[in-house]
Amino acid sequence: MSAAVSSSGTSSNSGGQAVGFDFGAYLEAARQQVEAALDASLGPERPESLRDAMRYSLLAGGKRLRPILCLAACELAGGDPALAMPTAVALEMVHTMSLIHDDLPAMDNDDLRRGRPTNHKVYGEANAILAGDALLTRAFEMVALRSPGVPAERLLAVVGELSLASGAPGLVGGQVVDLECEGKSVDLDTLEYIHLHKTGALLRSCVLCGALIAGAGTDLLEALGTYARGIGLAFQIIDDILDVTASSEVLGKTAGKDLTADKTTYPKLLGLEESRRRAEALVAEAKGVLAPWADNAAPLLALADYITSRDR
Ligand code: GRG
Repeated sequence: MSAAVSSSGTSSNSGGQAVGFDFGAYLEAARQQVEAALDASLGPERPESLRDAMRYSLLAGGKRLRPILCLAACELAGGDPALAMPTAVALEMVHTMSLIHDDLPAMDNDDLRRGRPTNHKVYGEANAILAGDALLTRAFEMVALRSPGVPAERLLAVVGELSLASGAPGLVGGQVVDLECEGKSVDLDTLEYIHLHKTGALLRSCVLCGALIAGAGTDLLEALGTYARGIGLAFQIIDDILDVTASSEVLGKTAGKDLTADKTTYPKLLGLEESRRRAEALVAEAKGVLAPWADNAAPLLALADYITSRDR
């Protein structure tokens, strides 16, 4: 990865902020590199209709937070982020397929995603399901067959991690409980369960996979797991807040959806102020666990802050 994305030569102050680190420039450079890798991951392949539907959603923009977390964790663990790029792409593919399927009439039934009509609105339901399926399986291909230079046992660990995060113990399990709870009153523990699985599991996997590619040891993997739990929950709390406070134009997806679908959210259970306080506390805790690795942690520390300060 180019020097523009490297964070070397920074240190952090007592608030966990990196000194001498230009997060804006880091984010922009990382996003450009991720966009290029995503574009290259889907070549001139057939059937064209399937390729078009896959490209439509994968290259529709988005914050690219998941691949960037993966690259940043690889760097923190002392690895070369370029070696983690195929895995970073894989994580964005799993995320994108989950958005395509989440938007289907049988699930959230949404018309707008990343500022454009949802996949099934453009390509039809059957093709949207299949484009999602193809992105999910391509994700595993990216790791297993398109990750040159990474030792096989590390790739195997990444495949295992990605499987757990995507399937019943992760996203799918969280989505099932979320759908089952629609229209019911839900307590804070159940809400936390839904979000730790539906949203948190993949964010956690991003951080762990990046570190696994770098060959991180148990201490660091454990610390990163704790960091990821904190930012994962904080991310979802902010998502719930933005659903109430931001417009569809800014979000690029339908605002106010939680209320319409009668979903329990953090603002509903705790109020807006307390929800924001909770997200900030979770982020502060998450940053705290990275203190022993502070010399290389500038991107992950700044990404944690970005989660609570984002407006979309
Ligand atoms: C992964 C096998 C498999 C199935 C998917 C549909 C489903 C099962 C799960 C739903 C998961 C889901 C849509 C969770 C919501 C996560 C979330 C908060 C998405 C928004 O993420 P952002 O804000 O979006 O990072 P951008 O567009 O910026 O990438």
